[in-house]
Amino acid sequence: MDVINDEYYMSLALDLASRAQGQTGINPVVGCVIVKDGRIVGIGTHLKRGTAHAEVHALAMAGDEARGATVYVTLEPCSHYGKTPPCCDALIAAGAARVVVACEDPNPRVAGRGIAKLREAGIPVETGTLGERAKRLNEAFNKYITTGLPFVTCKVASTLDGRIAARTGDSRWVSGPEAREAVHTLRHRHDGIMVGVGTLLADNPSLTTRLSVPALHPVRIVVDSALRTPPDARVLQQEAEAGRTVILTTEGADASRRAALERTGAEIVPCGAGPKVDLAEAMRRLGEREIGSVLLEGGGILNGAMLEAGLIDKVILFIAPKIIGGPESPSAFAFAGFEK
Ligand code: AOF
Ligand code: ZN
Repeated sequence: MDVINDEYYMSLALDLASRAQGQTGINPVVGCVIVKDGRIVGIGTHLKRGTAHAEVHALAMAGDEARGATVYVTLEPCSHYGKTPPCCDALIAAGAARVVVACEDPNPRVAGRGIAKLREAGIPVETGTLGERAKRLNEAFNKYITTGLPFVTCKVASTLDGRIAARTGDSRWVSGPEAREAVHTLRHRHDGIMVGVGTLLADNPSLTTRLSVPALHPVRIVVDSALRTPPDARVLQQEAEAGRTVILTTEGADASRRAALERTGAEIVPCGAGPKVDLAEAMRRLGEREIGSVLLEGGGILNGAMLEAGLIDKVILFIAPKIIGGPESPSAFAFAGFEK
């Protein structure tokens, strides 16, 4: 049974925040719960970049009840004028008696100033309540806001022997329906989804999100040094429900191929002189386009190159209880490998 204490309310605030994962873009997910005399009087979640922050929604619900209340918020209340005014000012004006914060906002424009401002106004602030859970929830935001680079999660579905397909390239049998639903949930939660041109040529994926309910579609990103993507590939079909498409290539890529791909509506972004796409530069280019999180979905060669370049932040591995064998069946991470 859950005991009623600070963690009890913070846990609710974190649940509210986590359900908005994927819909706030490069903004963090944040939840807020306001409690007065043993009753929850307001709840709120940041739902979309450019719209009200979590505290503002919760304060609007609490109304006069916010005076003398305890406010639980999963991220330090902001102190800056961004697309919306500072939340710490709103909390002070509403007469909050105590504020409990799960973790500091790593945004250099905030970074402790929100907490300091509340304390200067005489409001006691406690920090660190369920802090680790709160930080993990915004791992992509935390990297992007401090580096300008997307947080890259590599998703792999492999056999016990680390293969992602048979030597014929057939990969359909590797994972089952539960793994596929999890993958589409991951797509919903990421700003971008990235594959190499080899995977595109082998599987012709659409890279959209397909769940039993409507979901969000990430920007579709293809790493394609020599622009081998055919203009009729599924990733280039601009169906109403799909995300836009970005092709990362090299400066030397063929101009007429580039023109043909641009006619489909895709954005072609050269990253370095070649012959291979400069992946570190590619990540900077994606960051500039406000892609704060990338789901890397292979194939093995791109995974291996991203791994070697130190550009993968997290790996999510689905392992099927199968062995395919064969020296030619593709590996989840294909690269020269270590000597020791
Ligand atoms: C909060 N509560 O619910 C959120 C915060 O452009 P803006 O005005 O939306 O500001 C975005 C920044 O504000 C974001 O980078 C992060 O530092 C903070 N987000 N802060 O107090 C919220 N979403
Ligand atoms: Zn705010």
